Amino acid sequence: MKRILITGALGQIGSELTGKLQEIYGVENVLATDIRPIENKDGNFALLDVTDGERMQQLAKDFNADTIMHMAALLSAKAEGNPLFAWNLNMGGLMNALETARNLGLQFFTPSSIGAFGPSTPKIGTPQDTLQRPTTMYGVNKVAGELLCDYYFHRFGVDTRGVRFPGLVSYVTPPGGGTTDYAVDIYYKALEQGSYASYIAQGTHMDMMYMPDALQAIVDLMEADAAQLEHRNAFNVTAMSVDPEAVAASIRKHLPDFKLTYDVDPVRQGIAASWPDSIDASAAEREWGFQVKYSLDAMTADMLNKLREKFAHA
Ligand code: VAH
Repeated sequence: MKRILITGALGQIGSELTGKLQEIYGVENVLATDIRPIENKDGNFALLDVTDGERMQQLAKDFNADTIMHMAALLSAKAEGNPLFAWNLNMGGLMNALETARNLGLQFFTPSSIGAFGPSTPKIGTPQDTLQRPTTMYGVNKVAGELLCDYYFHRFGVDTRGVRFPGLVSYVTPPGGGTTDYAVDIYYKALEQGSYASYIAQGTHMDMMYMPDALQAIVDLMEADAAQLEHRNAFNVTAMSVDPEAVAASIRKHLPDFKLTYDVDPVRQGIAASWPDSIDASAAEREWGFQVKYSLDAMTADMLNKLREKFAHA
């Protein structure tokens, strides 16, 4: 992996993955693309609507890319609001990225999600290989995406790799469109108003991970020796299993008066309830040395510090 085209470079993962890859491989070796223009950022940028397969392939060819990281997608809650658009964007974009990888011989990464599991999946210690009958359009997209990526590996020899991300917590982009985004918003509101009304119900556990660990996992998987990989699309990865109260308790170690209340959103609560409580990441640990650095308290400390700095410079 040396010259990388990223789609969805303005998204929650893409916006930080771009910087991480520029640090490792050099600013000149990363082409960030998105449907919206990227302002005041270093490096190479191109406008790309991922449903335009011809332009995607032309950009990758002109950039002499050897890797495509397909990050553009509509997240779970937004997808439930517009399922047909979600199917066309999530599956059309993915197919274009896989075809670009096949035609140009590129290494390929795209994230799956704990959203690829459903209510009939074992909820505690969810295995790497298990029942996947999601009840959301996002989940259907993720399961179909995993199967497509494995198909392109077995049928065409494309080096496809992926992880099933849990909810990701980051301070760079504001929360948007996901079900797990309460775990991002709670930190903003803790600093802004000292309280947060959670749209996810008390006691609803979901897997989460701090963004620095997520970015390192992508690089580690893409750099792993292919001979070690028994699985490819996609590896369970997680750092913690938390409910809103656990996050609030961690925040209170810094802001003792922080108040958590509940204003449950039935749509996003229904999605969250269909997902696992805690997944098993032992296959990723065994096959490519997956590990995390941030516990809940370490994530909370860093999030609050970074958001204070962000607000101070706003
Ligand atoms: C979402 N943040 O909430 C995404 C993620 C595991 C959740 O896929 O849709």
